[in-house]
Amino acid sequence: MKTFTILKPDTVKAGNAGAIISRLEKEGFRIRAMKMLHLTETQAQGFYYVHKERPFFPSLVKFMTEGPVVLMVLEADNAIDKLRKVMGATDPGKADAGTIRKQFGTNIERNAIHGSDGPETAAFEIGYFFNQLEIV
Ligand code: FUP
Repeated sequence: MKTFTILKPDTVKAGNAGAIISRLEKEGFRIRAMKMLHLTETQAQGFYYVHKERPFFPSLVKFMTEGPVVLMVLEADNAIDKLRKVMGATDPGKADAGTIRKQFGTNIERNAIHGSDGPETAAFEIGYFFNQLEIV
């Protein structure tokens, strides 16, 4: 099973991308696709369209476009739930010890990493950034 992740601008800026990729590999995820992009406003708005009516949406889009991100397709048994567990709660302050967001996140917006929250979301998110030829 596949899932999709973004190492967010705070992670790349802080030089934590390598540490998080290493952690994901140690957890047993296999990287099936990877690229770095500096998202445009339109790309970030489209990616987070489900949140477009939420009060935090403009700030979230601004954050996600402030610097480059690393996008990956990850494969593992039960990949979606497994990644959500390794990431921890949306708010790093509430995330369990040992999770990526607890270790690398700053606050509910600058929370280091994104992971798909279900099979339909994963399919949409993978297809949003990768075509079939880019997934090994
Ligand atoms: P998650 O699935 O854990 O990434 O969380 P959500 O889908 O609920 O939210 C998506 C992103 O919106 C979060 F990663 C960060 C941002 N967000 C805020 O900035 N403020 C909030 O109050 C909630 C979410």
